[in-house]
Amino acid sequence: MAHPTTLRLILGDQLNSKHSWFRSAEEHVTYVLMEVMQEATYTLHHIQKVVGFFAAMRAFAEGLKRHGHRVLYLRLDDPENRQTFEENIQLLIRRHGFERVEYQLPDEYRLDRILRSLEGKLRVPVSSVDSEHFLSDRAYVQRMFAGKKRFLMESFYRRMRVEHDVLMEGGKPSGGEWNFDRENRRRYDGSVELPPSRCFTNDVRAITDMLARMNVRTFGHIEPERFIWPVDREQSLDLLRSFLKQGLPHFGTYEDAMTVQSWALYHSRLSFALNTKMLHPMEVIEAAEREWKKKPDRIALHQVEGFVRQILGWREFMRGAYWAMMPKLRSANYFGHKAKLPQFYWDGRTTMKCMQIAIGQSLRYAYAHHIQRLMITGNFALLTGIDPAAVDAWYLGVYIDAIEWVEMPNTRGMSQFADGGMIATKPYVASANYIKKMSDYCTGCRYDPVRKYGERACPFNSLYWEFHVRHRKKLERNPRIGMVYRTWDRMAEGERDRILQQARLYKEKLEEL
Ligand code: FAD
Ligand code: DLZ
Ligand code: SF4
Repeated sequence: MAHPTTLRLILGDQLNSKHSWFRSAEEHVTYVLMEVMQEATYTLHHIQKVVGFFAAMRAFAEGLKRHGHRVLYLRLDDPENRQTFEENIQLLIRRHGFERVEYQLPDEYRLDRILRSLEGKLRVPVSSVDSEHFLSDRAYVQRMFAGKKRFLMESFYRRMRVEHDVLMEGGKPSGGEWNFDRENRRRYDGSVELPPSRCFTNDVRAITDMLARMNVRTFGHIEPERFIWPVDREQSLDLLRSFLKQGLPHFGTYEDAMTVQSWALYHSRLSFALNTKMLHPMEVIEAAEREWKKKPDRIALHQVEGFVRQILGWREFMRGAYWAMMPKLRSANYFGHKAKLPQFYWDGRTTMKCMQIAIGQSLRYAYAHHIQRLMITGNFALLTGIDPAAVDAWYLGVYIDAIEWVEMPNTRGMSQFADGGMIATKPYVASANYIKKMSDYCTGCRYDPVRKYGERACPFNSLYWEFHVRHRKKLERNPRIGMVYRTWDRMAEGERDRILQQARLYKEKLEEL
């Protein structure tokens, strides 16, 4: 019996050439990729994000064709393009007579609903398959922590290490310990050289010209003659190799460090390649483990463990937490924060040097590393009581790697504590003391990191205290925060008044900071 002619949809973040779909080219199967306004405008994106996805989708489609697959690629400016997945699929069924539609399970709740709803809407059968990317299933975290008050990354991670036999020896963790935090998280002191960031020089002018012609609203900076992010599997593997050589030997030590001298330090910048599925998480983990075994003199265990933890631990954990908390997560606002996101998040015009650097490089490269996201921009938004919806929209737009399944649990959960502590055991807030300890940003800043009030007092200081005072009822019983309140209560009353007055002043003039 002849196979039904089949349309197989590939989303922009499903560029996994190792998927079993592609094992052999089949006459009755047509792969469909589409650039659609629906995706280019569901939030205001950084120009590099839209360009990165389109360039990678185009390269992927070409690769499939080279391997003999039938491919239909709809460009954004194709006159036939109806600009939504559903309408385009309807059109293609009519036009080409497809008898069946198949898709890979999407990672985002919104698209999951849209694609599921096709089942009742199309006149042909619709079915889905796994995306063959993640190492745990969507419901893993929910199952593991059923009935518990919070999800614990550390226990999830240890279980993943055992299940996938990563950095394990004779049933025990390599080196006898699961966690090497005390050796990690140092300030960058210049004692080792900073690696140059491996950047590509992709010519994406055809895409930027098209976006301009189509009036697609974006923000941020781009150099279209030399787009720096990997757009295919070869470039993704190249970035991985360069990380193994230059980043991994110091990854753990400096994973929390921030410096004006480098926008990525020893971080891998593999998130875009991973999130578009051009790389598989296990191949990255195995490559890192192999490299450590090959060069134990050059790469210490804590460096590789720190890196593996990010991918086998945090990345999988966040995905599971996302599915466990959706759709409630998207409206979670534990503190009831309502303030507007200051304009300087969009243009980087602020005199706070740490914010200027973190936002400035986000606009320039569509990238900031984890500690900049969490302890600079996220910290500031939480301290100043910004509406988590606005914070989410910013993070979802600004980063090259921002896809909701990973952006939202990190932003609403980890960074803004809007889930009331399902992911983080306490809010990630810090005063200038932490920023000064972990970076060189404070040198030359207009503000003084030591002062809590008065002229040139660093805003992070008074805002830090005001945040704790404002949310005392919700936080003081948390054993990890008790100390903060004890310190506050011991302060002289006059000191406390001055701090709170300073915070009020700064909050009134947020836009001018
Ligand atoms: P590295 O430091 O080299 O880490 C290696 C890999 O580990 C990353 O590529 C990533 O895949 C994974 N990883 C590390 N930390 C996390 C984490 N907390 N959650 C999930 N995966 C992790 N990551 C995204 O991929 N997309 C996002 O939209 C995103 N939004 C974030 C928003 C906020 C507020 C915060 C605090 C973090 C966010 N992260 C997000 C997590 C993390 O900051 C990025 O994955 C990381 O900075 C990407 O840079 P890198 O590839 O150089 O990472
Ligand atoms: C991010 C993005 C953008 C900007 N554009 C498209 C697109 O036009 N077509 C497409 O298939 N995918 C795009 N993507 C990625 C999707 O938004 C991504 O597949 C979802 O976030 C699902 O996780
Ligand atoms: Fe940031 Fe304050 Fe340091 Fe300036 S002094 S860089 S505002 S922490």
